[in-house]
Amino acid sequence: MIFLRGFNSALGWSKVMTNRNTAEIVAKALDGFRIEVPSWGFANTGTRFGKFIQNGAATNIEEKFSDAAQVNLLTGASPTVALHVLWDLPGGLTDVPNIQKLEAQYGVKAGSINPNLFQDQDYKFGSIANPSSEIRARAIAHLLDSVAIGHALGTKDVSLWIADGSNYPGTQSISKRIGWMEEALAATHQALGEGQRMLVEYKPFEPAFYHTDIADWGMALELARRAGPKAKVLVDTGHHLQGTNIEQIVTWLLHVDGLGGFHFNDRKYSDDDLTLGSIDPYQLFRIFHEILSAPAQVTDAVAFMIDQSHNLKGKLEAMVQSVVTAQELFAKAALVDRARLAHLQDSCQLVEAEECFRDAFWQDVRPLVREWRASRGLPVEPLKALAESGYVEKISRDREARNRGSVASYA
Ligand code: LRH
Ligand code: MN
Repeated sequence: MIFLRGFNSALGWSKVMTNRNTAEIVAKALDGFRIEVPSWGFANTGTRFGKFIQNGAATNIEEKFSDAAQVNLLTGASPTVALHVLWDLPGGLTDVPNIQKLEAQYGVKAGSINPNLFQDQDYKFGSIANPSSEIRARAIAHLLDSVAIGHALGTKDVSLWIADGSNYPGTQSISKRIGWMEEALAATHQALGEGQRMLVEYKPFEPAFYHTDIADWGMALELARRAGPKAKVLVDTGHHLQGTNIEQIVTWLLHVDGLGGFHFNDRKYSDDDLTLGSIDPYQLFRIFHEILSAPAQVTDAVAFMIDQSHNLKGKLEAMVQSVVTAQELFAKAALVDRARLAHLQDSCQLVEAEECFRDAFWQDVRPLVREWRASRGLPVEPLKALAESGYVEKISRDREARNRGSVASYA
């Protein structure tokens, strides 16, 4: 499809855009685009000030698989669901056969395995960085269980978020804690099977409010490197202090082949876990641009995952909306004329370069994405198809009784 749009002889930019088959570029990009949904995004979650119960929220792992399958059915882009060990496999390895049954029943696979080292009372002063060697041993045992679960399920990533830290200066030895973490991550790396990786997620604060042991990308990268070649860094877009240039961090991690994956969400203030693209869609566009600008051998293994908490939006609607928005922003980023941009950047034609870059962002790719959906036998409007399916009404009826008992209050 060739179209002449806003030709501007002075700058002559858009002339370049018309020569490229945008529909083909968008289709190729979407054919390769996969994003993992989080099981916990379907459950009733809230903030520390409480949670608003949704009757249709998933109350068990089967319902989470059912919801994840619905999202994949509607978008064609989310064939895996991230699992959180304590929430989804409370029986550990003994729950694996049930997960395998659900995978077969619902046609979506288990994805990244997320250990939980932040809920247990023992972890008050930390888990793998706790001064108590008994508690560190317990935490390491949970990490090894998580690796074994991933191995048994044949999944690739064990995704570690360590909440450890302290709330007051002088109350913990930051240096000793680094050493303890290295021991635990080395033991975890040692246990990884063929094809498995461990992803180290960083976060500047919360639940700790003075120091967090893995607070930024540099700490995560160094710990991953010291653990071994199967360890990479996970970038949660909500885990950055205000003003941080996230796409620059992404570019660095790609440059040093240290990027393992993403937890996508959006935020206005801190780790708000809002739906991706809801506050700053240009942010995700800029991240996707860096990914698409890097050599394939570095980016092919980069895992795209959603990590959100749907406190007010309908859980299914929010998840379908997030996958669709990610597809649209990825399609826009695929339309950046990187050859022309490189020329304009290298010749320091700033305005022309910015216009060439943003030109893709301003493109309304939705008609092309709808075309791609139709050509792949997918619903052209996933959110509309969800509403027309009656799925949300059905699960709200079926699950109401189980959700009625849910605790809404924080304290
Ligand atoms: C921590 C985090 C982590 C998950 C949790 C649900 O803020 O991003 O990735 O384990 O959210
Ligand atoms: Mn996360």
